Amino acid sequence: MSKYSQNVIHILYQHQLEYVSGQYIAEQLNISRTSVKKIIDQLKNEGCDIESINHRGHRLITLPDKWYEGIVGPLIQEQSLFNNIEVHESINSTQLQAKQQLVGNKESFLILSDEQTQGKGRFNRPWTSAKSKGLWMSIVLRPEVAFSMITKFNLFMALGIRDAIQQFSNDEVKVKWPNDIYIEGRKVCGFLTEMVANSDGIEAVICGIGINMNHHAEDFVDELKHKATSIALHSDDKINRYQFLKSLITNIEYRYAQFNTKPFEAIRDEYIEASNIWNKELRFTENNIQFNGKAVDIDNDGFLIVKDNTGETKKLMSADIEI
Ligand code: BTX
Repeated sequence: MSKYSQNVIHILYQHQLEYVSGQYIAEQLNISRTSVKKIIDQLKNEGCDIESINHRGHRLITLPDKWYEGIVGPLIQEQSLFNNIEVHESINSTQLQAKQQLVGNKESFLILSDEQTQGKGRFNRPWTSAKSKGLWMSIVLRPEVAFSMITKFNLFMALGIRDAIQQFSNDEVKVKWPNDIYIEGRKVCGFLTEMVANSDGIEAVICGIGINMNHHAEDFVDELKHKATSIALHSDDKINRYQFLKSLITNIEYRYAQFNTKPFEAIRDEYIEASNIWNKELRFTENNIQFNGKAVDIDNDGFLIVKDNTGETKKLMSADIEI
């Protein structure tokens, strides 16, 4: 791919409703019109719907289900969270990649991939990350806090992700404490927070977020057909991945600022309201031990208070919950 193709797609995206002449693009990038034509042909081959009319120029009608750094970059620059972004067509796991890249620097960054071949959930469980269907990303942030704050970070992120999905879903979006987001009883998103810490505190948090955006029901593998959903399945239209990413980053930025300045107590009521675990019999797994019970509260530190079927009250920091 030409090194200018990201610049060309960026210019077309900026002028999305208008025709942009080859001459204008060539002048902006200081390249020849022939090079511009070649790049436009290449973008069309990748699936970009670009209308080209003699003497008028080129107009971007729709983008394929693919991340372009030339669009993600400027979109992300509007906020202050990340120094860098990295975009892949296919990668084993954005989370693995992020962990490899955070050593030896102090940068905050974001890694996106159209596809993951070895996406991972918690406890090394597989995370299905089909090409072009979802948002598979990892963010690396550098909060200056003690490592015990990692659980609190996860709670704030949950609301940021939930709010972004809610902006695109016609149906109610709920948090399933501590790591999932659900719509109508099905998982639309899983996320996890890992960290690198030393005796001074956290060096980096690595938050991996997997969101099913544009899956049709038949796109899910058999194991997930009755368990998973996508945002598009609860929306009138296909989700514009760039608009969604922008909303997600805005919401994460807002919650991250809150996390850095406020205790969990400040969002506790909101979190409880957003949760889908109340008033039902649940099956919990904590440290390989299973028990049935009901969730009764979340305390000021974000611990889940559970009453098991023997009447005993437990305080959980993390657990798997089957609804
Ligand atoms: P989790 O362990 O809570 O969820 C994993 C479980 O969710 C699997 O065992 C399976 O039952 C189900 N599952 C797998 N894929 C999907 C899917 N696409 N939609 C709905 N359910 C699914 C939650 O782990 C954390 C997942 C984080 C994924 C992100 S993607 C970007 C980053 N890179 C990476 O490798 N992981 C993170």
